[in-house]
Amino acid sequence: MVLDKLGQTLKNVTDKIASTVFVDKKLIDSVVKDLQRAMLQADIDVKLVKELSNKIREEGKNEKIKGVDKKEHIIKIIHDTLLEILGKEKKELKLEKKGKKKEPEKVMLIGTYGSGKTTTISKLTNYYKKRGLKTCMLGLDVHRPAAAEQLEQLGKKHNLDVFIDKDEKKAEKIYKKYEKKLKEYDVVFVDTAGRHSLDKELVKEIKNLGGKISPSHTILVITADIGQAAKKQAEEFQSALDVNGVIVTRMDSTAKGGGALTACNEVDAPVYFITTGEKIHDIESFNPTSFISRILGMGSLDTLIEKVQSAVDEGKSEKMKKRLEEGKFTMDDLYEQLKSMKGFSLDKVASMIPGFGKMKNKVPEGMLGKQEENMEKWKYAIQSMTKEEKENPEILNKEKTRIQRIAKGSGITTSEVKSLLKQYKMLKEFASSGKDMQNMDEKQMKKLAKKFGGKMKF
Ligand SMILES: Nc1nc2c(ncn2[C@@H]2O[C@H](COP(=O)(O)OP(=O)(O)O)[C@@H](O)[C@H]2O)c(=O)[nH]1
Ligand SMILES: [Mg+2]
Repeated sequence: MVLDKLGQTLKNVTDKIASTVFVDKKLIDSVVKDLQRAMLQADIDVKLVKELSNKIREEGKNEKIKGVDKKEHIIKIIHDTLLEILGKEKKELKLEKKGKKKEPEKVMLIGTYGSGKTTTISKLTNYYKKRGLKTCMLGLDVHRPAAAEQLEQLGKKHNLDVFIDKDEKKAEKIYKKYEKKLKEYDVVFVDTAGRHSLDKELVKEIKNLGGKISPSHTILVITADIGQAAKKQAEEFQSALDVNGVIVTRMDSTAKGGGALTACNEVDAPVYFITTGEKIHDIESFNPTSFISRILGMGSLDTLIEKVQSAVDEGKSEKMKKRLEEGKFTMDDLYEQLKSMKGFSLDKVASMIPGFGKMKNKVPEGMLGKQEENMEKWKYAIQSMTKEEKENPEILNKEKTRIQRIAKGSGITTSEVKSLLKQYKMLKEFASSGKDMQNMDEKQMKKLAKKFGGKMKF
């Protein structure tokens, strides 16, 4: 798997954040430490690692976000920062059918020895063929004797069209030889010779070849093993030649892939594809967003982020939060919330209470229960209450006949009305004691939990 270690750490870190009761300095320090270690192991630039650490520390100190869940904010910061350093936008290698154009698209792959050019050529040829384009490969690596053979084998194995000339030593001559034939294709992928490094000779050769075949795309192939050094390599190739983008190979066989990917983004060399093995299908279009979701191991990350964002945007929740804090939360408020929000749950109300969001996973089971299904019933129950009862639901506890009347009026059982009252009471008590919840210690928290008849796991 790609970037195994970093992914595992990110998962652990998000779990740690989610399961810890308090977002305090201790948690922030340990999260930052874990992230730093994993990012440096993935060979990500120290500067970027520091940036992320600082952002998390700042968020930890941010006093403004209390009612909404700070944990989710921190997870979002980690996600967004990673996205930023990997390249926010997905850049695609868009190749089209030739149509009326005279020339096919010519995609030339360049790079150092063994970076994976030839293997990647076959993968791309297959990839775009499967997507409906007429594709072929042209072997112009005249330096390595076995290069043409390798391409030929790959073509045979995967049923791809190949143009090579094992005896010709001049790349442009091979091109000339097939120029006419190549016009039958939508896309021609051109394999070129590499060097140990980017030297003058290689630049001259590629420039010369470029002049002859005028490629529509020149793509640099970089192996992930070189990690951060990808920056220097991409920079050098970019300044010497007209490079459109990068393909990072061998993401499967190194821990340093993070360095290679972030390095390319730093020098503004879009990563079109990553390759993850030697087989023909081991190539994927590089999409930073889904890549991060995957290494974070959270399919539901988008949902989580949405939740955080809506929590941030909700000006309405502010008003309600205030009422909760002031202990003025009535049945009417609860009803308004039930009415206006689809998929609303008491969890959500609870999460608006300062500090509650942090501990909602620790709340005794059954305390907030499965309210979703009760919501409809409760709405009717509240509708059947008098004004006095709504503002002061406590009076209901003393008078059984009132509860019976409400149950009858709303067509639900008395025990369902009682459960509504119980939940309401708990919320309100939590809210009024919640003023100091931010600073409550574990002992106080346990005491509070006991009061509500449950045990909290820490
Ligand atoms: N594990 C792994 N090996 C790869 C990948 N891409 C290429 N290789 C291997 O890297 C070696 C060099 O690849 P090659 O295409 O010949 O590189 P070239 O010299 O740039 O043409 C070969 O043994 C490939 O099988 C990849 O994504 N993962
Ligand atoms: Mg090769």
